[in-house]
Amino acid sequence: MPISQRTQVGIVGAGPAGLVLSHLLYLQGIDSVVVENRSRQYVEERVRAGVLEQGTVDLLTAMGVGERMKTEGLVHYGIELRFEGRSHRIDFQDLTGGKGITIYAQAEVLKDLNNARVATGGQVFFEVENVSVQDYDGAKPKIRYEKDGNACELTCDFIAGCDGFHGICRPSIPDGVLTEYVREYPFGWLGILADAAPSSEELIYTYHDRGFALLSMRTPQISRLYLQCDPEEDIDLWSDEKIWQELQTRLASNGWTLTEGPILQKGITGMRSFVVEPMQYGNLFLAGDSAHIVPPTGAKGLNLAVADVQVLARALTRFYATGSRCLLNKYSATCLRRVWKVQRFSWWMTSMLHRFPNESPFDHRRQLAELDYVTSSRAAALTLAENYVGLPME
Ligand code: FAS
Ligand code: PHB
Repeated sequence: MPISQRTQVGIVGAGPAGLVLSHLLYLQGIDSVVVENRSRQYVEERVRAGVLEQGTVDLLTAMGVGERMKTEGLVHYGIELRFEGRSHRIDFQDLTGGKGITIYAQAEVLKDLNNARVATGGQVFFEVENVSVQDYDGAKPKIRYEKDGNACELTCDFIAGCDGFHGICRPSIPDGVLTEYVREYPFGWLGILADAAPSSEELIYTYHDRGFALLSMRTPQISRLYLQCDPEEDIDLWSDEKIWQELQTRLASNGWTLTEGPILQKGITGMRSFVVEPMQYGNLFLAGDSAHIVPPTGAKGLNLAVADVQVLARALTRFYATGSRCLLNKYSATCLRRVWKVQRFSWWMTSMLHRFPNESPFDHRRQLAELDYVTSSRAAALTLAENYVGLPME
């Protein structure tokens, strides 16, 4: 006989979507339980996103989990585009009336959220197994899972599928309900964390004959860098020396040097654009990577996950306060308006900055013209800036 539990909102996944949702609901007096199949340590050590939009920073601050982010995060008011050996700064502060971004690793955000959940008696169960979701097309959705060998059954009013691209919630929706929109890119990113002081105050995106490269960072001592590679690349064939040599070549600019250092972590991430519609079915609501994936060029993945759960938390709050499902019924349509605009921006940044294997000479010159236009027209630069710092929430 499974151990029976009851809550208002059952949440699958303790990534940014699941933990932000859980704490937002707590702040509104709504109970939730989060089930996560990895350990807390694993989730908090995964090397992932690094850029927080202004809206994400403002939300985390308003939620009371922004203290460390405020002291340790690096606030930036621009990025640099580098091509044909020349550098061009996109001035967010000037173009967006003072908005910026904050560099603060996803892992740090999750540590802050987990600490807040523990401090407020939040129920986040790590290292659960065999999670499944049932009866979400009815009034008593259930999440079944095993914890420490015990079978558990969590009955709730709603289920939030915050379990990422490889989770179980999206696939549990019956065939014929969902439509998938997919674009695979013919390249991936090789990313490194290095014990090397960042060689630039701000991020540098480069378009180079040998391929895209990106200089980012995590702290004043730790650099985060990426270079475009074959999606099937074998990371073991990339020695530290080879990685640094390629980054030196692609990031080169007159009078500028790239500081090297010991590589602490390296890995290859594939690139795809993915959206599933609708993002809800009955009382199951998909949020974050379980519903959409963007290529990381626009630094949007985490921020879009947070935007989804802001919409969901607002809809659930309305329901529990008034009994009205009106915002819940519009959840998917509301999220998808932002999702598709962010998909467009992420696709545009990716298409502008990467070399495509089968591109024609025309494509190459068009890309250079796009970069020339974005760095010479205020109107064009504004479109990049307003998307990069984050579009306003509806
Ligand atoms: P997440 O995938 O973060 O969280 C889902 C959680 O659900 C995970 O903890 C997972 O363990 C758990 N889960 C999965 N299946 C489960 C099950 N059956 N039962 C219980 N729990 C389950 N975005 C950027 O903006 N910039 C970047 O540089 C960047 N780099 C990335 C690198 C990699 C390798 C990956 C995979 C993603 C990267 N992203 C980046 C995107 C990433 O940050 C996501 O957008 C963000 O984590 C989305 O958050 P969630 O939707 O919460 O999904
Ligand atoms: C990062 O710092 O991890 C990062 C920054 C900008 C991007 C993608 C990733 O576009």
